[in-house]
Amino acid sequence: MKITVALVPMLIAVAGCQNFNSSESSDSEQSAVSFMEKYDFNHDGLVSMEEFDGGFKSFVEMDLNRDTFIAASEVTEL
Ligand SMILES: [Ca+2]
Ligand SMILES: [Ca+2]
Repeated sequence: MKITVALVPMLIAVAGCQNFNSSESSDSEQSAVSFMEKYDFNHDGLVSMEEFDGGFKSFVEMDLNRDTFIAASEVTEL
């Protein structure tokens, strides 16, 4: 119970911080961050074909350097 009470203002602070940050960073940076958060399950900074569920064709189109991984830098070039 104590933990829950302490967590609520913390979550509000985090949400407010994220809103502030989104006004600072560009749309492409935001989309890369959310893309990595969504697909990079093992958090190695790369999205493999196994992690990506957007379809093989999209994966090939996004993998600009053809190393079979999608890096954050490749997401920003969309
Ligand atoms: Ca990964
Ligand atoms: Ca790549």
